[in-house]
Amino acid sequence: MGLLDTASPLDRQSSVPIFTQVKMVIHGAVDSGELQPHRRIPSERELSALFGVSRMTIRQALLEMIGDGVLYTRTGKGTYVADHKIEQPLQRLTSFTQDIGARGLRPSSRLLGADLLPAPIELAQALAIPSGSELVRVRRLRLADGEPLAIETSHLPHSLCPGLIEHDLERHSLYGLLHDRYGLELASAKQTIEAASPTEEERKLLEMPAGVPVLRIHRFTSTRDGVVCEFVQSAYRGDRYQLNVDLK
Ligand code: 16G
Repeated sequence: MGLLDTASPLDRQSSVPIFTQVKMVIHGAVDSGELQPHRRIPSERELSALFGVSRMTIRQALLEMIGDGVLYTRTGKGTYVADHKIEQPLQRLTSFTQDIGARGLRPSSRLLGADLLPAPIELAQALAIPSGSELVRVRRLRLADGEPLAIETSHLPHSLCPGLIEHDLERHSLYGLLHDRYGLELASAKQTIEAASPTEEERKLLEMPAGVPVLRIHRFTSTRDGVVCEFVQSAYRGDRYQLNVDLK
């Protein structure tokens, strides 16, 4: 028997709070496949009647599940079941194009900006280039099957990839270009990851529901010869992305 045809499945004697029980029942319906990804779930009013609890309780449960990335809202259209998170293993150095393609999704990019700028002191030190020398900065919105997933701002010493911004950066993989056009063999990276609230601009570009965090990732990427060739700042949708590590 499923969520949609049970009489209230809640245990009012239990010490588990009612809204947690509501979450568990909806979670169960998502896990069992009764509620499929991108399917609209019943309205707050319907759920409140179904569970025999107030709309406030339902709202609290749904808001938490939206924050957890299990559900998402579409303005004026209701609440939907989210797709499974995209997983990125952290053992191998991969590009966005490879990561998304490996999951059977179609990667694409929208170019938000590409320019040259003098390297600020700290970045110049980290990239081992003279302060003030030219950096290429490429800012892209990255999408999977047309859905915005991340904003990435890459900085690269211009001397390593002269003329990079003349290429079509919406159609080509950055790592593909670095390899094919500039002979750069990327081999390792140092990365830090932290959860943060998105800026207003990030929230709009990533079309994120309120209350969802971003994963802010900073990465220094090096070539096989140990030349640091990229500093990238990214903001990934926290409700759509999961980073996995195997520990030994
Ligand atoms: C990944 C990298 C990013 C790199 C991009 C190149 C992380 C956190 N970031 O998204 O540093 O610039 O791939 O992707 O993994 P592309 O070759 O598809 O343009």
